[in-house]
Amino acid sequence: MKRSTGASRRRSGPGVWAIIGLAVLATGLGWAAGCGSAPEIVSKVASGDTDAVIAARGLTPDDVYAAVKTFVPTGQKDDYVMFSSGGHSGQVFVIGVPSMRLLKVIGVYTPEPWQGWGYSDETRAVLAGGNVRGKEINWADTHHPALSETGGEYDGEWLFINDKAQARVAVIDLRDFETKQILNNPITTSDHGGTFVTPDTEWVIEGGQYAAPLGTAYASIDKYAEEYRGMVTFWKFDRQAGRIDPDRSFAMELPPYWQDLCDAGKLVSDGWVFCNSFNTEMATGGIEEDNPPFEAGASQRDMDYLHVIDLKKAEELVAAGETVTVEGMKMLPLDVSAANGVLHFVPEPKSPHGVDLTPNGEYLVISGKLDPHVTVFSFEKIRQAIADGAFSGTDDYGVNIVDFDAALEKQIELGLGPLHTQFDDKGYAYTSLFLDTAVARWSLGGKSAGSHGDPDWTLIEKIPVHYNVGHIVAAEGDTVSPDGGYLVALNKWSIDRFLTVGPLHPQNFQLIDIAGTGESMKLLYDMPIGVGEPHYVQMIKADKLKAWEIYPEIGWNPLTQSKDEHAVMIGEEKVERRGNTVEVWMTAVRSHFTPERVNVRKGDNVIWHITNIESAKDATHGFALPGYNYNLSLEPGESTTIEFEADLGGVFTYYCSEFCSALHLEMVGYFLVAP
Ligand code: CUK
Ligand code: CUA
Repeated sequence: MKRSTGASRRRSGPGVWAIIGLAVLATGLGWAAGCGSAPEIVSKVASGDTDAVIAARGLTPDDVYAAVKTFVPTGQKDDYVMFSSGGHSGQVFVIGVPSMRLLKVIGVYTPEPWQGWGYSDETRAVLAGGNVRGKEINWADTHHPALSETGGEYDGEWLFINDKAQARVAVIDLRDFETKQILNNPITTSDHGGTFVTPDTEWVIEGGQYAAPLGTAYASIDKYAEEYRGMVTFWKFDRQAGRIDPDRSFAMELPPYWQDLCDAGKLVSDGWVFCNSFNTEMATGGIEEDNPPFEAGASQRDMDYLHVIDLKKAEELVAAGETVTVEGMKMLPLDVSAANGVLHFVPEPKSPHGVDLTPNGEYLVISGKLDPHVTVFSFEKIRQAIADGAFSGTDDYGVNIVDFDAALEKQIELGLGPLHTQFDDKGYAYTSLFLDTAVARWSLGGKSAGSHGDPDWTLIEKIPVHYNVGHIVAAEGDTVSPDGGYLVALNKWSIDRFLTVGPLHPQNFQLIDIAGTGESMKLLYDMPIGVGEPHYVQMIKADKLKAWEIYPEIGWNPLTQSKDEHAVMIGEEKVERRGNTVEVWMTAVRSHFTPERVNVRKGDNVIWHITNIESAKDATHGFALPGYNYNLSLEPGESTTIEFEADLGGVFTYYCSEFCSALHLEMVGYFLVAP
């Protein structure tokens, strides 16, 4: 095989070409029956066809390295799985790394027809949990997915995600990758600092965003300082039940600053929660009345306030009944929090956005959108300053402000528009730079110094990304033990990057190799994603996920994760009439529904139980009932019940909407609605 000099100088040496040869060989062997014999394939590689392909496609050695590094041959599996916010789609995307292949779209806040999400009674009931004061909402602005943790490590069991637009949180069970619960926060109208979990997932944190009167109250904007409030909510997660328990959850009333992102303490800072804020100016807009516009009014001060919350103390006060109730939610009043030292502020520069704890829980990295530095606070120093009463004053609401210099560990100049920070296994931090459109790698110092051998708290290098980068994610990069290896930049829009598909450009996930030390970050892969706008993503080791391939028992109800009381077993199929109610017990199996005819009269109440009685992995059946807006996805073993009024007269064919077998088209029945 010919070698280009460029390739032979690569850090990875001749391995690249050897691997390519092997990959082509392996693929060739797989195809051997249809595409010529193995010896022919070997001779093709040996004769330099690979080089010819590389030359014809104009690939550089870096391209070839990236291709080999990310290529996952057919049948092989990815090392990591990313759970990405689906942005406005209200869904969650599941993506393999390093292949960047989309594995699944999980329906969360919005209907997803293939999975029958929102097209069965049970899934509609979950979606209805997110209704706002009874009003159906059929979109979301999902921002931050959070994997459940045990001891600060992802445990692969649960996933949570917020909806900024309507202040909602959702719970997804990673046994079947289905949403189980959606809750609407009753005391606020928008959120942002969520979802984040405490190290053992006792609490799912939902911080607010835009201050408003609490609950459903109205107050004129002239009464902003008196009547508008921010908040953070601690949702109690009951792992046994697999649900958030609203009765054991509580909120904290906060000043009407706009709380932004939060992070939970871990290890040394376990039991504390940190949320930053902006608009401590309490700008209320009104450019039409000659007020400064929000973007100027909310950016006048050099410092806003990092909210430092003693969660353990808050829990004690809640247990002691120091709460008020707003719209059914327990809430710790602001004056109680301030007086009892539950809440402290630390000044943070300048238009803060991200707050991220280092893996050891000792340092907080704050990114100010208008400050070229990241600001690193020491948790130990903050706690000492609180203990010593080293305050520089109080805010208008009586909250003590920790002296900035007393809390500060370091400020590191990285570049323009720093937003979000992740970590690796070597003691490096990575920060997205929105205005620079780059990712900065910098070395942690102090108690976080790693094995990188670089001087403490130093910018090491930057890699340009395309285009404006928001969040970044590294492998397990916000846990107590990040993996390193891969980082993905979540870029907004992708000007000039892909084929033009109209004026709304795809988002762009860029996979970056961070396995090396020093100046060695390499761009590996561009993944345009035509659904937006994903904000945050988490990346978990694939082998931590223990998802079911089929449901554990025939007759399974995914909502209760147990056998359904109405499950229909083989031989139990029947149609019964009681007055105006017709009850159907049906089974689905390749390739028929039993019964195949259901006769009702217009206006009857129909109760229809359907069980997929198969236990083969590839035996999902759909159940489409046209006109009645039902489309069920019945995974092997799954059972569900629908109930409706037969208000459309005529003859309808219910059919299987999943190509399940050679006789799938025959998997059909007649639903006859007589006048
Ligand atoms: S946010 Cu979107 S780029 Cu909601 Cu975490 Cu920063
Ligand atoms: Cu069952 Cu198609």
